[in-house]
Amino acid sequence: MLSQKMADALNAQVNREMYSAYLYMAMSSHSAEKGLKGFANWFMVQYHEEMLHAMKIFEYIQRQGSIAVVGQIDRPPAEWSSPLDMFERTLEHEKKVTAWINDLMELAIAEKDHATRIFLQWYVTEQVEEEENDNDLIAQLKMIGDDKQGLMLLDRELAQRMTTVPTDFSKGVEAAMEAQA
Ligand code: OFO
Repeated sequence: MLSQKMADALNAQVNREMYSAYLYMAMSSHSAEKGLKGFANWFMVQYHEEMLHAMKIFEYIQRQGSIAVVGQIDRPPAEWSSPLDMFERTLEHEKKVTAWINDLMELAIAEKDHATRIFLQWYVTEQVEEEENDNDLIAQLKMIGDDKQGLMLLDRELAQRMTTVPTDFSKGVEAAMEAQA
């Protein structure tokens, strides 16, 4: 059983994760338009990860007997000045997400909601990985600088990234994750 305050805060996070998915979809489209198919792939894989993040909370709210709200998703930007700009904006966004997850955790602790605290632990760990990935790519892009060949090599590398999270939630998110483990 969630308090109304906790349910509202979790629903707000579902919306933010959906916005993240939307943002990475936009970055994927922008990369494809620039001929960077590997970057486009990387961001589509990221889109799938964000959908999992959103749906996992959506399902948790329902399992706790509360109403999972389907709200309006803001329109993300559509243009970035360079691949480095895209990843710097991505890191900036992920830092905001980390702060939101920390706020949710603080609320769960304040409300002595141990089930939600344990549920959120997964997101705390996930955010470390999200920021680490972005930091690594920013460092590589800074090293590449204006070297077009270096950019093409990185694009080829990013084309290898595969979706490792479940994408079919018809039987439930937790069931899909267990089946894949
Ligand atoms: Fe859901 O971690 Fe990115 O936003």
